[in-house]
Amino acid sequence: MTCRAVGPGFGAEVQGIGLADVVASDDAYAAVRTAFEEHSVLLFRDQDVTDQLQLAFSRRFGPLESPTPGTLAESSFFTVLTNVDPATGALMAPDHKESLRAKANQLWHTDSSFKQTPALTSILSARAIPPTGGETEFASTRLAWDRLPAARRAQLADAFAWHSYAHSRGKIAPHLASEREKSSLPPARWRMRWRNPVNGRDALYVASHTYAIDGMNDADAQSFIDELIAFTTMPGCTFEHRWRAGDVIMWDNRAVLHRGRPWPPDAPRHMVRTTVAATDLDGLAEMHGRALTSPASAGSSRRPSPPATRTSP
Ligand SMILES: O=C(O)CCC(=O)C(=O)O
Ligand SMILES: [Fe+2]
Repeated sequence: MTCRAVGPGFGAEVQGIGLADVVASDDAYAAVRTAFEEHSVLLFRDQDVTDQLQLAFSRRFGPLESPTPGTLAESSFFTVLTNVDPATGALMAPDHKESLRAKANQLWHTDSSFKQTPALTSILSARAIPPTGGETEFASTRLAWDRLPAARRAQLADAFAWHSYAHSRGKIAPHLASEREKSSLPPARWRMRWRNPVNGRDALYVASHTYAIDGMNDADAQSFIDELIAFTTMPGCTFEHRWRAGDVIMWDNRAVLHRGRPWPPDAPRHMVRTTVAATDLDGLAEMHGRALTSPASAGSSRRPSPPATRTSP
């Protein structure tokens, strides 16, 4: 197996090993796992992807996550991102819920930071690719961490932020997250630094879903979050993947931000994602931190209650 660099200091194309090899061989899995920990984004080209192969490959990396409530194919392990109506084959209108979801995915984010268990890795395969646009862009939160001034790193290492699905969806349309989706996805609180236990590398943990920081007022927190995302994704620090038939990409949600790029609404685009939940082996335990205690509950270990979300844009 060889790795060819594809991004600015992160990201690699894996050559000589494909998805089926990882399913069939422990050695192939170990080699790809090592590359994943190192490069954060792995591209596999010319794969004969089926749902079953993608699922079996994904399972190698840990427990599969169920898709977010309200998404297509919700009851499977597949997150289907498409503008083709599965019932009629027609293209969806720009104001269709799925088109709005695509717009939300065009904000810089890490997958599932708003869930009670965040994602380790997402595996995305292209099934229909528009002639122009529709790229996926990545930025390394690990390299961003390293670029931050030391005083900032010290501040962030012990800072905790709140992530909410309603918040990021609310940036696109006020009611994009339904009441059912909101109630099944209460805000989640995570440390703002994710340390990879395999190599000790730290990464900034912040996303479009982040809406509050403990100890900071809302307005200051939101501008700080925006500043950190802009710093991470500044020109020269990202790379855009232009999809080709047979491409599969996996990324480390602990160490990169990603976003979809727009494409002409009259062109079909159909992507299938599987998502692997993070475990303590992936550094999750440290992300919870200690629960805050209020005077009324001093000594108890209850989780802190989330600050209110603002869901309007
Ligand atoms: O559509 C894309 O390129 C990105 C979609 C996305 O954010 C995801 O699959 O997690
Ligand atoms: Fe995503």
